Amino acid sequence: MVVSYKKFFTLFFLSLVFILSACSEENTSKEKKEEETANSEVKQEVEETSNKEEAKVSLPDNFFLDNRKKLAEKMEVGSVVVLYGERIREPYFTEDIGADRNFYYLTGVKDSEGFIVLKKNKDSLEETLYLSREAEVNSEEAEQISKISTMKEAEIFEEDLNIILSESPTLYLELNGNKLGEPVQTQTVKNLKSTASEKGSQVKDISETLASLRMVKTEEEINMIKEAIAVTIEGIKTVMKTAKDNINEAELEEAFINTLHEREIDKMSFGPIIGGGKNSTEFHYQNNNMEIPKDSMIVNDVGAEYEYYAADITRSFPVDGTFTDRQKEIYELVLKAQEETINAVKPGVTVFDLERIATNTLSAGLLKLELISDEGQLFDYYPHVVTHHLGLEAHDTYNMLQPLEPGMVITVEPGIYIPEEKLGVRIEDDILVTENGNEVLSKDLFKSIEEIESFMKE
Ligand SMILES: [Mn+2]
Repeated sequence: MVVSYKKFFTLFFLSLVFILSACSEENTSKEKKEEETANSEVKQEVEETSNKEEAKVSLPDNFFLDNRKKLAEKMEVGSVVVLYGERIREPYFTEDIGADRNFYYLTGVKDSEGFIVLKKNKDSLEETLYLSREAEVNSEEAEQISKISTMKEAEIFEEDLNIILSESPTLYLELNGNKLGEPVQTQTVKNLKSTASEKGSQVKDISETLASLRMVKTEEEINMIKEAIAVTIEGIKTVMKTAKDNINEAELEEAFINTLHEREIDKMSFGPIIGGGKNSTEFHYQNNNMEIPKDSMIVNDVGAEYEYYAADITRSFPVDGTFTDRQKEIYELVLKAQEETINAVKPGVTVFDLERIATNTLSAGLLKLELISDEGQLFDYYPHVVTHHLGLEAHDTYNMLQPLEPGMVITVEPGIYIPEEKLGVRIEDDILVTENGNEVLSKDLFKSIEEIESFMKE
């Protein structure tokens, strides 16, 4: 799934504002962090012995508690954070979008109408979870998952809010719900903001602080993403096998979804993009209902979701499994740009560095193919950016100015789209940043022309 240039630069501006405002707020307490990690490891060992029958990939028991502790380190004493389960919908999402991912990151509870209140006192963190009837779990289960012992009904949250505000002059809210676009706020946050200002509380944004935490994944989170990737790869292979002249895009979508269901995955991380011919050149094409003519390329950009963790992989291939010469030319160029960009992924690099590498290769290639006559024309054929972070969302929350660090997961997805030739190609893999470079998490899905052709002919 791709991010347009317009969104990218809005986000760039927002990141800049954040960096400037964060300069004064240095965070401390490294020893405290180590102590907490040691404590949670001991607890984890005890819990692991009682819970061993399932080999299913999951997050550790204290994951959500640890996330709250990390967040508390960045809060001022006396301040309060209120997060809510209502999620902002991006246009590319599937119907069931679930709970807000920051809310989930701190609670582990899928409740789109719940609230969590964290109040930082001098020596403690007061935590209250307001669970709604919409929650997928009951209060005992919610307590077990979240490790929050104070549980209330979401219906009484508004009454409590008055007390919360009278006790805390500073209220942190998620003011930028849609991190990849202009600040979008749900009705809930608008209501909270106006109540807070009526009471004279100072409202601050917590979005970017949470983004910084979420950007670096734990080993277990990476395993969750790998699980989503493995299923997505199976689905894409099925689509390749199903493709043939004049097949309808809808049948390919069905083949993908059926494969997910066979693997007991019932959710996708965004609505699938399966476009053949002219649709392969369309930005975020999601109709998926055209008969694909002979000799067409198909752009197949899809992702499974595993317990909210997303995969996001694109392969492009000819409908009948045989590339034409022209398709080969464009494909080889996109693949070259992708491989060069992936090779540059390592700690310290920024998304801007990656963008520069991708655009340099793509524009040099198109100049050579004489499709463009100066570099600036590249953007007529490449209207999006090459990377975004991946995690609890397919377009995961991130701060663009923050250089890559080990544990971050990003996509690399250059593309070339030539509407006049009804020819689009995008290749996207999911990449983990490691200490020394990177690991392509979706490497099990081949992408050379030879491999695609031989697989589709098998
Ligand atoms: Mn993507």
